[in-house]
Amino acid sequence: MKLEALIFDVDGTLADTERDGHRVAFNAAFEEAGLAWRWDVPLYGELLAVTGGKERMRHYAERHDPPFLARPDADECIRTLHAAKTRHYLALLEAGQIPLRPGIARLIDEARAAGLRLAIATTTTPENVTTLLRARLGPDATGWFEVIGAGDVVPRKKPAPDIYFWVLERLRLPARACLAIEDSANGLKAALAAGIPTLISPCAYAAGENFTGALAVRTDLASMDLPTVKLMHQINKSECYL
Ligand code: XBP
Ligand code: MG
Repeated sequence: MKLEALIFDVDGTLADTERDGHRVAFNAAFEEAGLAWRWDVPLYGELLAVTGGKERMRHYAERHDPPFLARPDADECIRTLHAAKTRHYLALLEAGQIPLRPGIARLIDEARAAGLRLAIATTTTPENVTTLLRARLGPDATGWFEVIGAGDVVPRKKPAPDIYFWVLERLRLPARACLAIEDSANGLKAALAAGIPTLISPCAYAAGENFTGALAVRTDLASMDLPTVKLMHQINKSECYL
């Protein structure tokens, strides 16, 4: 089937946002709230097994601070902490702390020039996506993406396929006419469960993960141009056996 659209993940794929972006912002929010939680680099790597910032905080509290969750206002505290974390994260983005991964801007340019449709499927908060696109690619960049599926628009975050189904429905395309670009095993599971052929470019944290089922795994997207991506999609093994 002809390739019609690229669907990009955000965190770890468009930019390596986790270690020096989200993690730093979570810690700033904890400190501001007078909370003793501190997420160092290795611990944050473990916590990334849970996608979604609010879900990640709850998961951490279940293991490391059960009394926090016993508070009657625990849900509200998590929402407040997450809003503060988002504020800190957006400030880091605006300050230019988080660059795009090599090859991403070129791939997006080539896809636009070739008339491919573009979309986003991510678990992160919508504002984080639009700010990253605007700050790194320019004021019009949000408009280049026909569909932006982000955050709480679906009940279950990756590795559930919900966000990909949400995006496919709005693109009005069959899964096989799309290519997902992801960085993690959770993202790969989500895209594959929605039936979308997936290219993996692992972020630093995801380097050792299992990427069985991916069309290809490339550490460096800069070595991948659009003709190669299209060819890869075309010779998608599972399609060859149809
Ligand atoms: C990204 C996430 C997000 C970010 C934090 O996963 O899991 O939760 O870490 O963003 P993916 P929020 O790349 O698979 O979409 O705090 O806004 O949730
Ligand atoms: Mg990701």
